Amino acid sequence: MNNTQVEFIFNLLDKDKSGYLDRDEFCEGLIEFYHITDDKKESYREIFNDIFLLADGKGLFNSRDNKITLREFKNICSLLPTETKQTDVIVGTVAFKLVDSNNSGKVNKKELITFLKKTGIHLKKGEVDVLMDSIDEDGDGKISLQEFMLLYDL
Ligand SMILES: [Ca+2]
Ligand SMILES: [Ca+2]
Ligand SMILES: [Ca+2]
Repeated sequence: MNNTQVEFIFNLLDKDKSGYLDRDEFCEGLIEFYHITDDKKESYREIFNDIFLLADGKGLFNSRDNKITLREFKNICSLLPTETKQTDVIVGTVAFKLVDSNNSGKVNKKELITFLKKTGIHLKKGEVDVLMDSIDEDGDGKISLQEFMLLYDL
């Protein structure tokens, strides 16, 4: 996606033309943009909401303000996979890359804890282990993209 396309989508989502995307514009706009069917809306709403939280306030100049600026939106778009047309893979990959902060291609326990905190979930140490075990299907101690997507039921 080039800059013009990214700006086009941003303006499309920015319904009230405020220059930033609030949570509803972002989540509901993307559900519309990707033509998500009714039975899948809840799953996607959840993952878009998490992407919103992860992308908000990532940059040095953008504090966490519950708004997605064009700059933050460009950061999200730069994570889009180039080869797939499947919405679940596209959306899952963006969220996964935001969670995988050291870009290792897997989410470790530390990254999982940071992710949970950012999305407002505070678990005790033992609870994190239980969650990790339940997600980690192949038992390598890390979460792959496939394992991550099962979390959202995409
Ligand atoms: Ca707006
Ligand atoms: Ca990682
Ligand atoms: Ca694993």
